[in-house]
Amino acid sequence: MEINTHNAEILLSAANKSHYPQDELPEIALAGRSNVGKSSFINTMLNRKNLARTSGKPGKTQLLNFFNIDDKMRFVDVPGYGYARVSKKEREKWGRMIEEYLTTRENLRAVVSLVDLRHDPSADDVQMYEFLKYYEIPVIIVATKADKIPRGKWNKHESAIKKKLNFDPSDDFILFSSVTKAGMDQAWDAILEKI
Ligand SMILES: Nc1nc2c(ncn2[C@@H]2O[C@H](COP(=O)(O)OP(=O)(O)O)[C@@H](O)[C@H]2O)c(=O)[nH]1
Ligand SMILES: [Mg+2]
Repeated sequence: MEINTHNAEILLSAANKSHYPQDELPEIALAGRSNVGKSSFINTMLNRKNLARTSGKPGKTQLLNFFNIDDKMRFVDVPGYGYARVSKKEREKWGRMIEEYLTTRENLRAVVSLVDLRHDPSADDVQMYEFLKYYEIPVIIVATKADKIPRGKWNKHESAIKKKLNFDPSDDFILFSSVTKAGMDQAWDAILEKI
């Protein structure tokens, strides 16, 4: 499929099913803990400086953000997990919103699950991966901030992450940097293969 990735815009924000777009366009959801580089990933992939806001304020009401890409597909930005400061009630609300989207959305083709290449995955990262595997949702692991690790150490960090996640080798694993754009073409290839 030919997609003009420069032709992208925010379409709508949704709290639940009744607000989702009503059509058949394929969707790729982006998940990851806050600050992992999710907004930067979206901006980099869509050649934009500030389409997805970077470093949004923690704790504010968070919604699913749908981005229209050339009227052919969408990115769905899932609010980041792992804010220490949100209440139990907010966390539960967040959980229900994500679960509803991930388990019932027919348009969903794959989830890009972002982790920080520098660190071992958090308990939340592991839980998200296990959740996606359990529901048999195709996963693309994107390890962000690769520019902050010398290339000679990429393998070591990749192996540590895979081990902690109990990574399924049939999933994609991509080293990515929104600073150098390393991994961008690979990420697009993986995404286009899923839609
Ligand atoms: N060096 C480097 N910094 C990054 C990268 N991706 C994101 N950041 C920085 O990490 C912080 C959080 O990024 P953001 O995209 O807002 O994360 P989000 O909360 O997951 O949406 C910001 O200061 C970004 O500039 C990357 O690939 N390399
Ligand atoms: Mg963000």
